[in-house]
Amino acid sequence: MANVVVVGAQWGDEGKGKIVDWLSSRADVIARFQGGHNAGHTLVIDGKVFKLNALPSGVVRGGKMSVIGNGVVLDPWHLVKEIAQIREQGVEITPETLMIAENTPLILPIHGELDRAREEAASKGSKIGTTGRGIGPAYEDKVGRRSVRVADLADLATLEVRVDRALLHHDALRKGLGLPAVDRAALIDSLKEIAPEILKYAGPVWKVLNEKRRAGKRILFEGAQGALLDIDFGTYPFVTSSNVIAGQAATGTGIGPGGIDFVLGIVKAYTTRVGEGPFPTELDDDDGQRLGERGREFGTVTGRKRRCGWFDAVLVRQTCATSGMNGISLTKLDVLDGFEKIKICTGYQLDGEILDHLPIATEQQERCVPVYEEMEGWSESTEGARSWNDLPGAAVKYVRRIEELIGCPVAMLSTSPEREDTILVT
Ligand code: 2SA
Ligand code: MG
Repeated sequence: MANVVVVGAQWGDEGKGKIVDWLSSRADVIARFQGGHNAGHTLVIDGKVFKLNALPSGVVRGGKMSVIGNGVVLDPWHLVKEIAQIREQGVEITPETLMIAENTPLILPIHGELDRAREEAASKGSKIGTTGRGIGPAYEDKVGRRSVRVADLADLATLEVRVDRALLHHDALRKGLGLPAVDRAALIDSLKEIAPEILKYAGPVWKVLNEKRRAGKRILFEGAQGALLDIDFGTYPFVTSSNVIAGQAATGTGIGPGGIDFVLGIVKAYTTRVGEGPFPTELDDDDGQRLGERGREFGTVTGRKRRCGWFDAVLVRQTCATSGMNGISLTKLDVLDGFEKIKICTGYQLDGEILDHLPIATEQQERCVPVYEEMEGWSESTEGARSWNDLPGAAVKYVRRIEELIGCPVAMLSTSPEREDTILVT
């Protein structure tokens, strides 16, 4: 495997951080290609916990190059804080080990304010349940051609032109939401102040990645969130504002689709979702409660409780298709230890028909009734298992059934947050 893209195959929080860390030991470059500091990647290394939002997971490993690609939206103030925090944990971050694409759009304080004001003003049924970090408004400005991008920080005259164009739009919006007009001078001052902190990492990521590729270096593309939060293929409008699926690794860094050799989907052995929106297999009962407690299902960014439910093979089959997964990594199997019966959703019932995919219309998604297949559970612990022989027969059966239903092979099995507790399927 040369260049691998890692994508969440559900609604995020599948345990990508650990897998990316595991794979990064074999990579030379680790690149983020979408999302922003709405991501929460938890890495546990020798019992030490690292929580990353904007930084690629590769930073915690020495001797690697980490890259923030143009597909990301970057909050420079958050990044500087995150770098300081990680440094305090003993990790060195320098312009040699971190590169930020010069064409990366910035998240400004006005984006977060707008994000939160809109969520507050939203009527029931239209609230998205965002992380409140300004992700959506920052992407809107990118597409609207009014972003301040990393390169703009280098020249005050350009910066002022960019800010003015953004404010023309934002001041009108803010008025409608009852927010005060933006303090232009203060915004420009704070951008000027942060500029050198960011510019020292800025570089032509597309060029460097292409050179690395030609030199035979291995690149790991680290996805954030999950494919069901993709702006095109997710449960729109209850999605994030970027393309999350694997194709974005190419546009979000400038490598070209031929630069991707393998797409690895990260799949949790059950389903969770944080934020609003349809969730066919969601459980409001003791089983759901138990999944949440055993799986410690709380958002790493916002601390929100995640909604929990049974494994939905329909959704994962779909995301395996839209991302072109070559294999999956199954995580958190141990959370299912001790369940007497385990259910897997294999289809939906809607208006007297059985569907093998999730319909696009929200109204139909909300009415989908899962068709379940029931499997025997296991009472033994699978936590920390490092080979198939360590797994009870019922657990192996469960994994094999998932594989069959989603039409994609299991390439890895992760059995605890610890890096070494991983079973490789070869
Ligand atoms: P946003 O803030 O505009 O991206 O929110 C839009 C939707 O995307 C969801 N979203 C996420 N879902 C799962 N995990 C995410 N990262 C954090 C984590 C979330 C947290 O790792 O736990 O701490 O709450 C993430 N980021 C965005 C979000 O819930 C909305 O449904
Ligand atoms: Mg997360």
